[in-house]
Amino acid sequence: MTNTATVKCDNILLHEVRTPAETLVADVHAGLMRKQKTLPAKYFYDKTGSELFDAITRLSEYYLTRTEITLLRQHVQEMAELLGTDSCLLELGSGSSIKIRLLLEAVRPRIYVPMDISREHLIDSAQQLASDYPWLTIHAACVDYSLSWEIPDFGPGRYNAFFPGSSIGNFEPGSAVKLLQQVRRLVGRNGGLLIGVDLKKDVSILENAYNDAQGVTADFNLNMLLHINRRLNADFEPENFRHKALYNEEEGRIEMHLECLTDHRVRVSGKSYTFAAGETIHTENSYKYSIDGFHRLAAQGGFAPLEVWVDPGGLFSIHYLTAS
Ligand code: AVJ
Repeated sequence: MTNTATVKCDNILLHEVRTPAETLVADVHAGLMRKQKTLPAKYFYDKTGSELFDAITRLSEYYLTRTEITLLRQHVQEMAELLGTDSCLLELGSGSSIKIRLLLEAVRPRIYVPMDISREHLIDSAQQLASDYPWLTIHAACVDYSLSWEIPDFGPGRYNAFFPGSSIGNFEPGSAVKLLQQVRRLVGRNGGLLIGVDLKKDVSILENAYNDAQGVTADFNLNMLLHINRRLNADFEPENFRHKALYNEEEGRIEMHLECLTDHRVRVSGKSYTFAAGETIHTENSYKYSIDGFHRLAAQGGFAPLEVWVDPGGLFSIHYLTAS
């Protein structure tokens, strides 16, 4: 069960769909009961997690963000023409504001709706945008977009969604299709989706991007345990785990794991779990697509490809899709 509320929060409107704590407990319990233990990647993003992710985006090994930003800079006018004027722009996530700023300035939508699970991060970035763009109405929505969400109806007009960063890669293909279908319902019959998708490439480039020399990705991965400790009265000791990331060729995805270094037990909300040295908790998948492979996924989600931009190195793609 979820409850929704809308409040005015200084210069923005905030729509809250609280994820009940029971969801978190149930998710963690279900994940830790499996033979291959797992924890959902969405629990990376507490305030520290969002900050660590921002640090990842500035790493030399992590080519994704800077390549996507370059593509946006080069093609944002074309993109704006496709998105159309007087539109409502929804954003899944509210990450590096450089990307959304480029797009907002070119598109000048009537309403901007950032959606993010990390409440503080969402409010901070939305308020900053509202003060920099007084012409823009912002409805921030605190939602878990991996579940079904509801946001207010903003009236007739053109709706576009922006889903940058290849975050679609976090979803297994079946869930990715469901998510695209939900976005498709949200943007309606003449809506569109501008989406950043990381491409398949040389394995060493991929693996380096998730095993940076400074260990920021390791901190990001381990921070999930601290987040769960804080939210769920758990006693994970990060020292007992080590970051591990590798490319799974058959599945076409980077997998992040936390490898357990010693036999021990962990308590989470009154339950106890056994960990053996050498076993891992699977914390994230990051699927990589070919252009055609992504078009097939998009088709299942109810979208048709209209345009795609790729950097000269073939590292990253941005697609504009329209409702089919
Ligand atoms: C935000 C999901 C796109 O998969 O590359 C970065 C998250 N994890 N380094 C990605 C992430 C480790 C990122 N996404």
